[in-house]
Amino acid sequence: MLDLDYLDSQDDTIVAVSTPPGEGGIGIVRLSGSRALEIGCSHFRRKQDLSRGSGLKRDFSPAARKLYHGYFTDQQGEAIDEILFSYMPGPHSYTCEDVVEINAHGGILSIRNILNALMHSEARLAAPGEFTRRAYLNGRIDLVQAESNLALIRAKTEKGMKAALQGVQGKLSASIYDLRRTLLDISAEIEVNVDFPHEDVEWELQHRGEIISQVQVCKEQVDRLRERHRAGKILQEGLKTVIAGKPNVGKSSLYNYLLGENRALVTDIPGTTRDLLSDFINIQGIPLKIMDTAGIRVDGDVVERLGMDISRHALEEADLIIFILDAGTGITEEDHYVYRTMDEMGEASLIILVNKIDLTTGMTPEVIGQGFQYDGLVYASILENIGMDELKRAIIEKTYAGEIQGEEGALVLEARQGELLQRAAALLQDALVSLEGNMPMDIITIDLNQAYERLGEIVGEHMKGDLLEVIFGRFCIGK
Ligand SMILES: Nc1nc2c(ncn2[C@@H]2O[C@H](COP(=O)(O)OP(=O)(O)OP(=O)(O)O)[C@@H](O)[C@H]2O)c(=O)[nH]1
Ligand SMILES: [Mg+2]
Repeated sequence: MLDLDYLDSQDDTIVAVSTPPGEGGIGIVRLSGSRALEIGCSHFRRKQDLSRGSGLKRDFSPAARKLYHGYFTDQQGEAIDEILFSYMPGPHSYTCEDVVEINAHGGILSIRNILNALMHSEARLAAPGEFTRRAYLNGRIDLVQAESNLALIRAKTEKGMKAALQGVQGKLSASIYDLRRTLLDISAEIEVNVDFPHEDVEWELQHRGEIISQVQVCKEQVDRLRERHRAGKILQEGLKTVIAGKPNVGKSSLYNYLLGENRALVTDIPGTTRDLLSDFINIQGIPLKIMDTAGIRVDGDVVERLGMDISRHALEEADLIIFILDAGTGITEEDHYVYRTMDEMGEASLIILVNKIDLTTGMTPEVIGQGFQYDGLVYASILENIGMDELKRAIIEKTYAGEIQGEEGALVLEARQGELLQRAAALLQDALVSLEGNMPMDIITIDLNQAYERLGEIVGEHMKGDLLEVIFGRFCIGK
């Protein structure tokens, strides 16, 4: 179900520079569409032809997937750059259409001139992601695979890249298709029996029981995929890790330690940090978006209070909070105040780091356990580099990051996919409630069909043009 404007522009032959802007060893310009070969060839001259001075004569018809050495020429037949020319006929190309790739020297000017010449020959400049969008619209890949392409480009770690590649290869899509098939089977079974009702009450009960267990299995599978979205989100966006605590406990010291450089100011004056600092680090392949915050306390001057508001906001978004206590001061009312502030926020995992154990060691786990609940507890002295490996281990173990470590296989990387999974899970839950509440069977199929459709949207069935516009608009030009 695509709007027509969208289909119209599908007929254009598009062109874009596929390598990043700026100087490079090579620059690639890519053409795709029914006129790609004709337009591409009209600007190509083989080396021997040019040296023989064969003017504008063109009888070049390239074989598929072969590289030809020669020159790119402008409208007047003037050579612009020395290039390698290749032709990939559809449907065996990235877009399923005829594709021509021009490998030029990566100069900014030569690439721009090549692009301009091709646009002069009526190739249209491609919109962001339009090559991949065509691959999707032409049925070569589904939407999950298209989105995984983008995730692959944007991956921050090796693990992120591997997960995205699994998506490109269709592993996630395969589980979605399996689920849809099962839901279809269940609906079909219900419908057959609605059309031919049985008088037998015993049979009805047993039939309902079977349907319940089949829907339960589907629901469990959807829930498992949702778990994998939490892990996938970490790989995509980084585990949002907020370092929190009352002033002067060593938050900025930890931030600097993890970053490996002195980015944040560290002083013995409480209230040193006012702004939020954040950066990406990588712990055993897990990307962390790590944030140093202003110490939270009841009073403080105007600037400090503004800083604390930012800290609270960061806490709301956190996947993981490293709550630092100070072994030097022991547990104080201020620590309880920070804890209460955090407690009101989301569902982040909480690791307590008892810092400055070089000063005293009076804070036993029992004492801490009386005041606070936590997922992990680590004793450390950032100053003396004690406990830092334990902290890293705790970060991996006490968060969803642990799941990424343990399992191979496709992860759900996109928020869009996660949201649709959540809606499918809710619909399956509704179906289960109705089934157990002895509601009529045909009502149950409504929920099942809806869940089937939400899963379909994940792989991109029945997508509207404007929604695709948004999805592919996030891609870079030339992809
Ligand atoms: N003895 C000792 N001192 C430490 C340790 N870690 C940090 N400090 C000191 O504690 C003081 C405060 O450190 P910061 O890292 O600035 O603390 P903070 O939590 O960022 O403080 P605010 O930004 O004011 O909230 C500094 O003088 C650090 O050198 C430690 O393990 N042992
Ligand atoms: Mg600080």
